[in-house]
Amino acid sequence: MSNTIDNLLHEARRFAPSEEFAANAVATAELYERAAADRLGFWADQSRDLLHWHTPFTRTLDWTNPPFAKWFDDGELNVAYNCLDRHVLAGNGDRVAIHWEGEPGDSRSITYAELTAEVKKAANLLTSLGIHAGDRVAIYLPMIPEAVIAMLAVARIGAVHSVVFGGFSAESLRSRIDDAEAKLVITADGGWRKGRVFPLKDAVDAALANGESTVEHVLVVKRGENEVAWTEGRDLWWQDEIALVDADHVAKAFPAENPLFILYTSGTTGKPKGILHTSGGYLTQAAFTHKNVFDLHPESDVYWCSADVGWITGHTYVVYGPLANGATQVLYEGTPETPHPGRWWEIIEKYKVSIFYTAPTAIRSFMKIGRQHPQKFDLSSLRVLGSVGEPINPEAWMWYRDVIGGGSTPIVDTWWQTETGAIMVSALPGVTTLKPGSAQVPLPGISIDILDEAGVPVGKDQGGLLVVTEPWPSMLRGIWGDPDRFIETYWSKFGDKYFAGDGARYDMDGEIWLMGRVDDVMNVSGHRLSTAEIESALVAHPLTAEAAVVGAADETTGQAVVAFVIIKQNQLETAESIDVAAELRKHVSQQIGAIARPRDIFIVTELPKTRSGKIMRRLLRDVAEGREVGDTTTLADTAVMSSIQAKLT
Ligand code: 6R9
Repeated sequence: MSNTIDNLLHEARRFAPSEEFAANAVATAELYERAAADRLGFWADQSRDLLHWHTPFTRTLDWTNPPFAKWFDDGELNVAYNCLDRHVLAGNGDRVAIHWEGEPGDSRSITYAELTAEVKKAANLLTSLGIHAGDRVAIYLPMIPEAVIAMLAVARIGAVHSVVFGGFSAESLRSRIDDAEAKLVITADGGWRKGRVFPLKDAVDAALANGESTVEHVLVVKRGENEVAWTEGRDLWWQDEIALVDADHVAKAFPAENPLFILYTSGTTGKPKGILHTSGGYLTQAAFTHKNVFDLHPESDVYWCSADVGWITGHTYVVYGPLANGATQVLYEGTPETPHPGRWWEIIEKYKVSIFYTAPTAIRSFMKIGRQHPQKFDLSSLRVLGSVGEPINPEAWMWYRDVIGGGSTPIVDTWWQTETGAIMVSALPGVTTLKPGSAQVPLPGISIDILDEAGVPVGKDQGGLLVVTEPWPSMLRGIWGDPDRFIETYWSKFGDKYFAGDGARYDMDGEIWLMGRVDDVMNVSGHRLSTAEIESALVAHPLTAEAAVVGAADETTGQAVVAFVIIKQNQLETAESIDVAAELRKHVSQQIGAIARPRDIFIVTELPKTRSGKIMRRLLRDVAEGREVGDTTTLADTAVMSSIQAKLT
């Protein structure tokens, strides 16, 4: 493997922080020293500094029953109070918490005082519907302020939310409702997406249609104004009910380890895992990372994370991190290209967004349609850019910095997972010298290593499996209802070390490069190749907009590299006139080595992606191996696979 990833690991570009940026930066190099000297003391300090504890904790970590961690467990706090009331009490009630932008162009700015008032009413409403601490509430909403209000109201009364992404089907919703035994579903009539209203209430009705369920009520926010069916006694309009309840609500303190939410994520088997997060540790790391990784100055910054609240990124970096830190943020309902391909950049100009956090897949699709769209807007307010969700190839990193960041903004590539709850590996702007394509270094207080299959740490310029070697505050506390699966999935491979499922590599400087999920690692003629690395090489070619690579079974080589490539719009003519597959094969050969040269290159117009933008390589592998395509229900657009297959035959 070591020869074949030279392409990535010999990335020579470096970007040191500017003096001006470093002088005003929130994070300093001293954080690393403090954390190295006393890791638990460091986290205890962060927690006391960043949060309000109703009852201060005296114990930082209880790790007597691994892998079941307890953080700050004799302390008590209220998560919603930390995100709301205390900012108002500190005199910041007039600060905007949310600049909400609806897809059709309607908008609403909500101050911390207003958001606090809304959440208090919603908390009273939940209580009036019989929701108590510990009860589960399913939330199935579009990206509207009520999504944030509902999550915080659930947290405020000590109940547990399970947010189900609005793009999931009725069937997925039902299995999540059943698994968590939710008593209440909060949904909307519909939400706006791609210029149309997509119905949500219909899906809830379909989900609850068959057989007894634990759901007692369905609260429906009016948003899409679309027709909905109504089950008397069960269904209630949010707006009507909110108008009836008391405006006052005193936040009660709950133990630090009180469950805060369950979030389902896919594993290697078919059944989604309900990842469980609790309160004090989660909020500590959410607030710490949001403040330090994004260099947040809450009095002056406008922050925007483009993730949906249905994903962990939306939980930690739309709801809990920014609000715990008293940030002003943008919340956008719709898609990036509606009604025009510059919509995101228009929003950045409108609200003078200074910190922007998105996914590589979005960046690459913007690269595909060209820089003329962002260039129509004034993006000069941006000063920090973030990336999350998959490895960002150096090509996309440079485009992001040059075209969106005006050639000067730091980019933080943040590695973490639903399970880790918050960012684990990332540069710190103002401190770290940036390296395009690398997630770089563990955050202060986070212990990461890369091990070989036998569990032995690898050295510089070597690859292996990423592990977390010490418990961390926002770690998952388990899989809902399935402690055995929790142990089996994450803690059986390397004992007391958390196995993340990602391949990684140290470069010559000892910095970390993520190489994709280990299930995406190919073995070609006994050589290990990473899908990410070949994709990166393909995307570096001037013809290529996007690429996905899979390892397909091959009689002679074990696995063979099969690539699916999208050609840039402005290169289509050139592509017509040459043998694209031969050209790209030669290019990969040059960039990485003959071993990485794809056996097959298929030119396609779209790639199969989940709603959160992850390429579903499993489906492409089915195509590459001539099998019937497997389960496509989690695709953002289920028609993509038929269009790809039509292209190939
Ligand atoms: C936050 C989130 C987790 C998986 C993770 C890894 C991949 C996330 C990454 C990254 C390389 C990054 N991943 N961030 N890979 N560089 N900066 O995405 O959570 O949806 O649970 O996915 O995403 O493979 O294991 P989740």
